Amino acid sequence: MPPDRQPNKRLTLNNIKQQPQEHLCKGKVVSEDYVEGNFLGLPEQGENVDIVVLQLPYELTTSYGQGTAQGPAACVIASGQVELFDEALGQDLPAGAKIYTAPEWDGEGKNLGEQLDNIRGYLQPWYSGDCFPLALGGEHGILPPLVLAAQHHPLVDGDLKRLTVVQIDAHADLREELNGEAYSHACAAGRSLDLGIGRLLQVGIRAYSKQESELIHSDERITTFFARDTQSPTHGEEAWNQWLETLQTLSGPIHLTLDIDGLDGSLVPATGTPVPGGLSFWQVIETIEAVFAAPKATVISADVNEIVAQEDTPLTQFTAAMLATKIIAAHLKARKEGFWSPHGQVLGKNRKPKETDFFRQQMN
Ligand SMILES: [Mn+2]
Repeated sequence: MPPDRQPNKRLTLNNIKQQPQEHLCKGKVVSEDYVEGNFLGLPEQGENVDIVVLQLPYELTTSYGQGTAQGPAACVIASGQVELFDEALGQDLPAGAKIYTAPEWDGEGKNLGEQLDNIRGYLQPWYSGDCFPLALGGEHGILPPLVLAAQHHPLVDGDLKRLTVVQIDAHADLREELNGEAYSHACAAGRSLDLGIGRLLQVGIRAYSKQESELIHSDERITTFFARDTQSPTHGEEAWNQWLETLQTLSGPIHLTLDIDGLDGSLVPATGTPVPGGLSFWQVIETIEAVFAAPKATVISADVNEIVAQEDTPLTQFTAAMLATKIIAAHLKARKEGFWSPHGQVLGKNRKPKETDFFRQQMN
């Protein structure tokens, strides 16, 4: 990184805790072109943007604090150290695109249902089809509101059966409930299926229950590549190539959800539940590149979640920042090669948006 892009005043995690949230959103210029509080320090404002980075400091109110609420801000800070040059794109970011970092979701909501509805409300304006939304989380419980917001994308057009979710994760997240909570992070993929998504592809999975295993093998919407196979010393390469080939067969709109615990725990030790035996950094890069390059599919949105700020080194949040940057570069490459074009606001006949108090109704 050229020295002139280094922020001359770095925020520490203690600073994050002490400072009012708006400090992290307003983007204070600390050197000529580096904007503090913006992803990659880029200066873009929120008009006619090509990519929006959304921050969801969400942590389920009833669970023990694991630090995911501070993850998005820590990831944005760590992004200041990510190189702007992407090898596959062959250009420096932003590569002529407008990449805007939106102010964080305000965290408001008196109860879980209201919080999830508010997250959906925060996301939804960015699904008109003109720009690419990338959300940073927060617990994986953000997935159902992301899916509900995605139904407003013109390619989904109110019919979630059209949507495929590609999930990188250590956990299947297919539980009926965890500690009595059906909207726990451990249920995020299951609730997305309940919302009506057409297909779920999972990779990195290595921690799951018997009930989840049975669902994986009985629900034909679910395709799971287990870490036991893709990371196997004897047949891992074969399983890995099958995963990449499967991605190439996808069609229609896709949401990519990247739980960073899908990576091997050594790469993301601060995430809520680091698990050994996970994907390598390059396997996640290959997955991102492959899903964006699938010839009949369009990745309409993505999230990187379960980011927790590591205090001794920035490894966890830096890994998340590098992968979020890779998603941005892969999206721009897809645009460049004609796999993505703005779709504009189209109100089609299938578009019947669900109620804005959907989650509150579910929990009554
Ligand atoms: Mn997860």
